Amino acid sequence: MKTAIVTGATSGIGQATTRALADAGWQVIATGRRADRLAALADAFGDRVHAAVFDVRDEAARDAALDALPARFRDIDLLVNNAGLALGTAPAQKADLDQWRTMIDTNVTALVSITHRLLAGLIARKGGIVNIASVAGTYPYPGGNVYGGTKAFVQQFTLNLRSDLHGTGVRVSAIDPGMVETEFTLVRTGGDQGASDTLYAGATPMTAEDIAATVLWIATLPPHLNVNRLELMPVSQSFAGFQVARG
Ligand code: NDP
Ligand code: 8X3
Repeated sequence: MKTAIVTGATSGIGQATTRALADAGWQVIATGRRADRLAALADAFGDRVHAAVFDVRDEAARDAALDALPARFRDIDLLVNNAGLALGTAPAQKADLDQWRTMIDTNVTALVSITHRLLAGLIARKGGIVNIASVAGTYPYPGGNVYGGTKAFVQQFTLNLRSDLHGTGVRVSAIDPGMVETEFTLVRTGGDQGASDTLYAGATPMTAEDIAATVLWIATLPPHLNVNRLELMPVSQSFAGFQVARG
């Protein structure tokens, strides 16, 4: 039985990915800060899901949780770097620096750190890494500033990892989703359920399950295939033009 670790498994894409992998017969280490949600996931899947509660930015807590893994969860074959967030939609000149720091610490520094921590084992088992980036890493939009910057980092880090891991048999992929209805907008707006509902209303956004199925597909491809980057959007979402300031 293969073992995956999914960061940010308490909600949205990470929770759906944990379910999809466990349903497909994987063992999953489900991580996040909300212990009650992880406990519910572990209860639902019995022995197959192990709850590891930690803030992904807290390296000491993360290492304590990894060191305390039951023996049968220690040989990790797949790392799904999903934990992440956007905070705020203000233009850079009005943005909160602490929110910028939180996004960088979570989406970039913590992702890099857990990857570094698990890399030797992933190489030993010819495992895989799936990083959840975003269309925001490719296409700029007003208020995307640091969030988009962190996701551009994830995209390029993924490709550079591929390059460094050449010949090891380790697979590395980035998924760039567009609009997925999760708690993402609730978090971004500081808990504004109305703003979240308005954004998704009538749009038929992607679901967390859509992205989870993509992670599972990538993770179960024949071992000679590597998806480098994959961009997904709902049919209802596409691109708008450049803006021009006049006068
Ligand atoms: P959710 O808010 O539903 O889920 C985010 C997850 O990340 C939660 O499980 C949360 O767990 C975890 N997380 C956030 N901060 C931390 C932290 N410091 N320590 C540990 N876990 C943390 O959003 P999504 O499912 O949408 O987001 C998942 C990923 O997908 C993110 O990287 C996001 O940027 C990306 N994405 C989302 C898109 C969307 O439209 N929804 C589109 C493109 C990319 P907890 O709070 O319990 O710690
Ligand atoms: C989330 C997608 O367009 O809200 O990464 O930034 S977007």
